[in-house]
Amino acid sequence: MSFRDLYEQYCKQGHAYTYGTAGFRAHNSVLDTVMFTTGIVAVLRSIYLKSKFVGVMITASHNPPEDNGVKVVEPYGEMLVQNWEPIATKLANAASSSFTQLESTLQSIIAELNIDTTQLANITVARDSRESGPRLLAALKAGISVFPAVKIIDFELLTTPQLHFLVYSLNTSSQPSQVRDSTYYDHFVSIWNQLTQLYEVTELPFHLTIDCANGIGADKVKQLISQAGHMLENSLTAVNGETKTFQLLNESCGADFVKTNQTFPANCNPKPSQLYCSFDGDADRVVFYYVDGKENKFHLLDGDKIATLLAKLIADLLRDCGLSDTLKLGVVQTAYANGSSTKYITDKLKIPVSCTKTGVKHLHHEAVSRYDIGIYFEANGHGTVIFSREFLETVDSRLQETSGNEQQYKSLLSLKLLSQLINQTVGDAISDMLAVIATLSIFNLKPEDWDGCYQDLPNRLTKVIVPDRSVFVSTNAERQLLSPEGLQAKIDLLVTQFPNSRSFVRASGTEDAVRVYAEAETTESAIELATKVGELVK
Ligand code: NG1
Ligand code: ZN
Repeated sequence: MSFRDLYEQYCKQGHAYTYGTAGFRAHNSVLDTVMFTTGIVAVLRSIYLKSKFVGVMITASHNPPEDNGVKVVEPYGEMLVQNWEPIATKLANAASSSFTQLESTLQSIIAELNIDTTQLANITVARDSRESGPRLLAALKAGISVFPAVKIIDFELLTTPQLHFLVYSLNTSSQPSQVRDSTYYDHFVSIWNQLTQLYEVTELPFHLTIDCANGIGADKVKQLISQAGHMLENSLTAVNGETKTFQLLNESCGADFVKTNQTFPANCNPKPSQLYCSFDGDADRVVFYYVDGKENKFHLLDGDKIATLLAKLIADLLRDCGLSDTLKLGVVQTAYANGSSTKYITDKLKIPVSCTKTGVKHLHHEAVSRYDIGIYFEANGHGTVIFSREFLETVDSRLQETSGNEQQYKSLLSLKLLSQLINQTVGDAISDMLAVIATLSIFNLKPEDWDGCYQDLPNRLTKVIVPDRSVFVSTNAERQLLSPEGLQAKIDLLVTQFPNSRSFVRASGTEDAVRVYAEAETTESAIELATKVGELVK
């Protein structure tokens, strides 16, 4: 089919698109056009990068079932580079205007970037379990097919982090043709087995129930558990795995539901001393929780608790092998991190903490540029740990030197295995879950022991719908407003009325709303402060 015929079949006019923090995301009915143009973007990106494999993931993560979205994955598993985001936006809006507009915009981009469109493009695609996925995938493939020399690997259903991992594997493997979805399971199961054998872990110190949000993570985690064998089969149960009943996706379950409502998801029967976790719809986030035996109360173990747990293990291992002063360990958080976690990491663990803007790309950048081992998690459970090349080289060379010293050798090997158990490309619910349960097993911690390392300050996160969120401009890692004029001073004044409190306001990057966060000594004060600040914003 000609370019024009394909355009006419797949594109519609009239919608305005923006490539944001999470790529393009909207109700599925307006996404065909942007799928078509994202196919084009992926091809251009692959050719621009000398035919490297570029990934495209169709998902809307924790959003409702009728939404969908698309994002581009770089060859080494990162998110699309920032200076290509406007290109993706421009092409989508051109297609949303007319075919002539699309054609001329495409020509000018090709000329500007000096791209030879006859060269080979390698594209890897996958989607989550949404009903609109197959239709949108067809539109994406149509956009890809505009070019003469393209090779598409369609992995069909994957979690977002699986696609990131496989794109990385395709570009780094000496035999890319051998890379398939089993590559993911083989890798993580093998590392899990090596790490647990090193510590002679034969059973977990708790039973773990995994709420899969009725999303794609369900099928994938079940596959991993069955491949990992007895220990995980006996200790892990996956619930909310109804991926075929599309309207159940993220409905009263999943990481976002649990974090926002601070309660158990549907189909979960909480028992004391057992551990629970929830994935989101595309399994790139995870939060844990449990119910205590005394008050029968729900306790959330969020991204901050995951970061501190992993920070403690890594700091201990570095100390045990004498590398604390050689390799720089740091934790990266956003303004939404609970104040108690920041205090615990700084004062107790004595590990430096940086604060960045919201959005994984900002955290990732900080982790990579400041630390040899950079731990980053958003409070909502999205994050990972990045180990630098310097780390790998140091650990490998020390492993060769210290074979005589058993304790040092074990610590070094643990660090190396941990760097392989944690998905290096992007936050991954399955891999983060394995890292958490391995750490809890190594320390022999029950959920309440993990939770006891510090106590969260009571907090409230609310959303306010405003006529124009773009007037809310912030600075200082989004903790202070520059505009609307005078608003920050009013917030500061309110904060002084609540002891040990903190509050900030910022425009959401993914929703048409402004978010208000407040922390205080009591839940009542946190709610009152958030409500009062919310009123100032309206
Ligand atoms: P916005 O909508 O910009 O607050 C939300 C989350 C982020 C991140 C992105 C991407 C909060 C407060 N914000 O961003 O942490 O996960 O979505 O999905 O949780
Ligand atoms: Zn997600």
